[in-house]
Amino acid sequence: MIVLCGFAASNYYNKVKLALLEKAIPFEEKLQWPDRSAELLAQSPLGKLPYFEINGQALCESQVMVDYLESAYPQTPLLPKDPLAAAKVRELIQFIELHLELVARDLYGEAFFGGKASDERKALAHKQLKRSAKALAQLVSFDPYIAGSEFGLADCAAAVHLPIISMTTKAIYGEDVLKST
Ligand SMILES: N[C@@H](CCC(=O)N[C@@H](CS)C(=O)NCC(=O)O)C(=O)O
Repeated sequence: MIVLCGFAASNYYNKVKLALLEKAIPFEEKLQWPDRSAELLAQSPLGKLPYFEINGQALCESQVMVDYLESAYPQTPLLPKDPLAAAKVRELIQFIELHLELVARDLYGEAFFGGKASDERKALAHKQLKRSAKALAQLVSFDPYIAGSEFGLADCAAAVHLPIISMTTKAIYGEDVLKST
């Protein structure tokens, strides 16, 4: 049995959970907070969530986790069969996560938790986010799904990451960087 460990407010947790649900794979959920405890670090070396527990083994990094699901449970595929088409879907996911979500993440403290980011940090993130949002527009198709005619992993990722990027940039800059492209 696959155990999905993490917490429900986590976008990466929900990306993996969506893939599990779409593929109708049986799984259990275990609540785990990012508490940097020795127990957590033994399973996920950076203390990041989510991770899987599978037959006594731990597996972290959400993209690796969904790739594992694709190869271990080929039913209801969430990636195209053609290797290049599948790589294009992964390209889109990596783009959203590396160039948008990870940059916006620096601002979550101020946007949602009463923290404060420096003006320099905000200005740099704004420049990066604007540039990445414009580039993202080149990769998406919405035909009708984000990567084309089939629902898939890119939709699982986009559905959890894009709203939080929009909310963050509205809170910090008074504009949704994903809308202004
Ligand atoms: N690259 C990781 C990112 C996961 C991530 O950043 N998770 C957040 C929760 S949404 C977390 O665990 N944060 C706590 C920390 O970084 O210490 C993945 O794809 O799984």
